[in-house]
Amino acid sequence: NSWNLESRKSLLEANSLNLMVLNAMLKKQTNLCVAVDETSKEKILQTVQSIGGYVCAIKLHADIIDDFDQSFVEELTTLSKQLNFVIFADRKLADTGNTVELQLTHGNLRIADWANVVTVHSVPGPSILQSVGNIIKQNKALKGALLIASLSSKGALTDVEYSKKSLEMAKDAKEVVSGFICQKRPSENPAFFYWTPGVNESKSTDGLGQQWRSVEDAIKRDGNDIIIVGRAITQSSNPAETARDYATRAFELWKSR
Ligand code: UP6
Repeated sequence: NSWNLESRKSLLEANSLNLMVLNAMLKKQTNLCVAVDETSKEKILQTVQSIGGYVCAIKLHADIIDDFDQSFVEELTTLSKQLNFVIFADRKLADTGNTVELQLTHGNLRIADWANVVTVHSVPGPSILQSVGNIIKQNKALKGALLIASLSSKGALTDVEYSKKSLEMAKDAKEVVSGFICQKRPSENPAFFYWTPGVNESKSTDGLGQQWRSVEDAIKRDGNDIIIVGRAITQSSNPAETARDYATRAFELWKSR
């Protein structure tokens, strides 16, 4: 069975981002990625310090940080090395190739300089992956991309056909695409990691279109590898304890699947 970790390991390790992710996952026994959607660098760094030991990745929306600057990038990078997690920029790129290359390398954010992985929409077609690949080749922090096969929001246009087409795009760009952002795992290929947002053990919606389900449904029923959890952890009364609980639960379910 190619989903067995022993046989899957060598497939995953062929991709340099997945090698980093898998290393953190197995060393720390966690398949939890926390979405730290805070708007000040101090709050983000404080949260990362407290939960960083329980995650394989920290996901950020850099464009919502009021005081984003180079010192933030340096401190975050130091923490990622100390605590062994991957830095994930959820930029959801969705433009023509040349623009995407500029968005990754210019502006205030210069995402490719500090993020190890970035999200990419499949809506522009294969050229977007070629452009992201051009930047990955430049030996910056950026090592891989996650293609968005489906979204968690209510009424999302990413139906089964869309997910299938995203999968086709990834097949021709294996050195660029490390995995997918999805609700249900869209593929039976164990060489990819399947990351899923929309996870919350205590609420099913935020009143703004988000759709949450349990850790168990995300991993067992829907076949995903890595859960992306935001407010259920960051807005809980004890984020470190909550992160540890989600990580323990998710990792057990993943191992036993
Ligand atoms: N995200 C989703 N759904 C998607 C793709 N991305 O929620 O289909 C992102 C959001 C947020 C995080 O942008 O950063 O995952 C989920 O956080 P939450 O658990 O607080 O809703």
